[in-house]
Amino acid sequence: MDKNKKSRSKIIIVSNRLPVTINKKKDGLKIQQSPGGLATCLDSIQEEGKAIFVGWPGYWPSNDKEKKFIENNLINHHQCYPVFISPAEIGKYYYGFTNRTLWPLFHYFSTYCAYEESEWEAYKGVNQKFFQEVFKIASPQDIFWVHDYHLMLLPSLIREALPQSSIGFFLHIPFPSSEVFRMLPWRKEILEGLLGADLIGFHTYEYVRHFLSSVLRLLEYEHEFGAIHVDNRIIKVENFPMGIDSLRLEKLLQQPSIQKEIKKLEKKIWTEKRKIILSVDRLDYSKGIPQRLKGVELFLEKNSNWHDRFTYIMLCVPSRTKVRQYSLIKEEVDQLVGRINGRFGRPGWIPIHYMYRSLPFDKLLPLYYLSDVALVTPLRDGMNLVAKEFVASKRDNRGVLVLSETAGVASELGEALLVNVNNKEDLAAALTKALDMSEKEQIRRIEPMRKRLFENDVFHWARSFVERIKEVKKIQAQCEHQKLNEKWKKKLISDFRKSKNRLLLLDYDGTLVTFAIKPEQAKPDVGLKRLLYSLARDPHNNLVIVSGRDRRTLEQWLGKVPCGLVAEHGAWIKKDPRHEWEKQKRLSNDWKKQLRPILKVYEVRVPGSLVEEKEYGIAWHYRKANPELGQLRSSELFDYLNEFLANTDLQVMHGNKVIEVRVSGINKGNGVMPWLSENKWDFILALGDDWTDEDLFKILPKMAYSIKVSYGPSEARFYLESPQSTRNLLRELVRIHK
Ligand code: GDG
Repeated sequence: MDKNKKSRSKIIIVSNRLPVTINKKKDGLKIQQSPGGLATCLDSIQEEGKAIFVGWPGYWPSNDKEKKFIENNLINHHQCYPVFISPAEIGKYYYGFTNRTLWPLFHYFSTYCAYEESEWEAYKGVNQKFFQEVFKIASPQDIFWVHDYHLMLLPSLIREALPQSSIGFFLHIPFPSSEVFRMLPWRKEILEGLLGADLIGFHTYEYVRHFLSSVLRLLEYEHEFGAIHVDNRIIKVENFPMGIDSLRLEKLLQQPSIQKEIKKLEKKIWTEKRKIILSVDRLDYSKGIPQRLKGVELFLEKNSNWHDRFTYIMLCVPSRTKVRQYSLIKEEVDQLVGRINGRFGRPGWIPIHYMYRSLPFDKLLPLYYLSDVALVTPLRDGMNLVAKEFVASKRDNRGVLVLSETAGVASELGEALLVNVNNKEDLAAALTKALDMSEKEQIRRIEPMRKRLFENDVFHWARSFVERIKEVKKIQAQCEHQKLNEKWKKKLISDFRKSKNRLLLLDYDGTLVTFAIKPEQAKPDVGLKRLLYSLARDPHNNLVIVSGRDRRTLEQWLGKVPCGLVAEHGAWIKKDPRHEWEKQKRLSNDWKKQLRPILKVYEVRVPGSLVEEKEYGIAWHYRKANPELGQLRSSELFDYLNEFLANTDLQVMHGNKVIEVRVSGINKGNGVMPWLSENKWDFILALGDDWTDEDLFKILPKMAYSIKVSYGPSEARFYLESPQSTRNLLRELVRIHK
C-alpha cells in the first residue's frame, strides 16, 4: 500500500482491459488503443488526466526485462498500471468464466453457459491478482472505481483490506432478471463481492431493479429507494446511463483528413446514387446479426423497388474467436451474407458489403456521418455506444436509427425506430420506413436525441458517478457519527453512575431480543429476565418496557418484574406490578371490523404472513414470507391503507416486517408521558429499533441517551448494532452496583 498518507486522493480506475493494449509487431512492442465500448470510455476519461488505471494490457511478457520495460512505459506515459495475466489464466478466467459463463448468462443466453468449477477458481484467482496490484498503489483516501463483470469480487476484496475506502462499481452489460441470475452456482459470492462497493451503477433502471431483486431474494437484504444496509453500511444502487465523448466526435469530424475521406466517399455515393445502410458490431451472438440479416432478406423479398438503390455496409469486428459459440456465429453470418448476396445481387450491385475486420476510428466516423440508416439491433446490450456515435455524428440532423428495444440505449433514444429483432417482419418494415422517411421527419427525430447526447456525455457520466460515490460516503459518515463508540459509552456509564433518578425506557422486540419467526416465540429467556430484574431492583432506576405487543403478552412475560409496562405502542400503560392497566381515553374498536378482512386477504395472498389482533390495533406480519413478495405486497398494502384511511383518526405504520394500523395519537412518545412528565430525572436512557420508537426518541430532552438498535437514519443520538449489544451495555450498567 502507498505509505505516503499525505498524498492527495486519486481516482483509481480498475478494469479488465487498460485503455491501451500492447501488441508485439516485427519491429518491437507497440502500444495501441484497446477496442470496445469500455475502452472508448476509459480513453475519454484518461484524456481528462484525472485518473490512473489498473488493468490487463493484453500481453504476457516473455521475460522480466520486457515486463519491466512495459511497466515503466505504461506507468510513465499512460498512467496505466498493468496486471499481467498468464495465458493459462486467460484461458480459464477470460475465455472461460467471463466469456463462457457470465457474458451469456447476463445476456439471457443461459443455454450457452458453462459452469466449470476450475474456471470459477481462476476467476477468483485473477480478481485476487487485481486486488494485489491495486493494493500496491492504493492509499485509504483514494476513490476506487471498478468496472464490469470481470471484476465482481474486487469491491469486497478492497473493502476487507481498506474498510473505510470509497468504492464504486459499474456494470457495462445488462444485469439479468433474478430468475436468470439465480441459475449461477456462485450467485451469492458474486453478489457479496459487489456489495463491498459503496455505489453500484448500471446503465438502466431495469438492471437496477433486477439487481435489487436478486439481492433481496438471495441474500435477504431489503432495500429502500435503492439503498441497501449491509454490516452497518449504506450501499446505493442507481442507474447512470453512459454517454459518449460527443464533443470530441464533433471536432474530429471537422479535421481536414476526415473531411477529405468524407468527400472521397461522398463522390462515390453520388456516382452510384445509392443510399447507405450501416451496422457496426463486435461479432457476438448477443448483437442479433443473423436475426438482422433475415430481416434484411425479407425486406429485399418484399421491396424490389429498393434493389440496386442501397448498399448495406456491415462491419463486424472479430471478437473472442477462441470461444466456440463465436466461431459458430461467424459461420452462420458468413452463410447468410453469401445467401442474400447470391439471391439478390446482380452485376454491379452487391446488397451487403461485409467487412470482417476492425476499422480505425477516422475511417469509421465518415461512415457514420454519411450513412442514411444505422441498424443497431442487438438481442441484448448493456447500452450500445454505436447507436450514440451514429446519432452524434449527424451534424445536419439527417439520418435514421433503427434500434432494438432490448438495447439499454433504447431507454434514452426513444425517437429511434424501435424494433423487436426476433420479429423479421417488424425489422423489414422498419427498414422500409427508414429508407422512405422524409427529411423533415428525420430531423424531428434526430435533433432531440443529438441534443441529449451532447448534454449527457461521457464526462457528465463519469463526473456524476464519482460525485455520487462522495455523496454516499457523506451519508455513511452522518450515520457513523451516531455510533455509540467506546468514548461515548464511557461517558454514558459515568453519567449513569453519578445520577440518582434514572429513567430507562426499553423497547422489547429487536432491542432486547432478536426477531423470531412467529411473534409469540420471542419470549424472554432466563438471562434477559435476570438482567431486567437486576436493573429494576436498583432503587435509583425506573425501568419501563415500551412495546408494541398486546398487554396480555407483556403481563404474562414481564408482569412480575418491578417495572412499568407500555403495551400496544402506548394504548395501555401499567405504572408498576401493583397497579392496574390503564387505557388511553377515547379509544374505540369499531374500525377493526372493516380492516380485518383486508388484512386477511394479504395473509392468504402472501404465504407465511399472518395477522395479529391487538386490543386497539391490528397488524400484518410478513417476516416469514418470501422476502421479495413480502416487500412488494407490504408496500402495496401500506399505500392502499394510507389512502383508505385518509381523513380518519387511524394511523398506518410500516415497522420492521410488519404493517400496523392503530388509532392516531397513540404512540410510544405519548405512552411514556406519565413517567417523563415527572420531571425529576437526572439520567434518561431510551433504546428502540424501529420506526415506532422514533416517536419516543423525538420527545426526549437533549440530555437523554437515545439509542437506535440498528443502523440507519434516526432521531436517536446513537446507534448500537444488535440486541446483543443492548444486553452488553445493560449488563455493564448492572455491574456498577455489584
Ligand atoms: C460493452 C457493452 C456498452 C466498434 N468497432 C470499431 C470500433 N468500435 C467501437 C465503437 C464503440 C465501441 O467500439 C463499441 O461499443 P458498444 O457499446 O457497442 O459495445 P461493447 O464493446 O460490447 O461494450 C455495451 C459498453 O460496454 C459501454 O458500457 O455500451 O453494451 O456490451 O465505441 O465506436 N472502433 C474502432 N474500429 C472499429 O472497427 N476504432
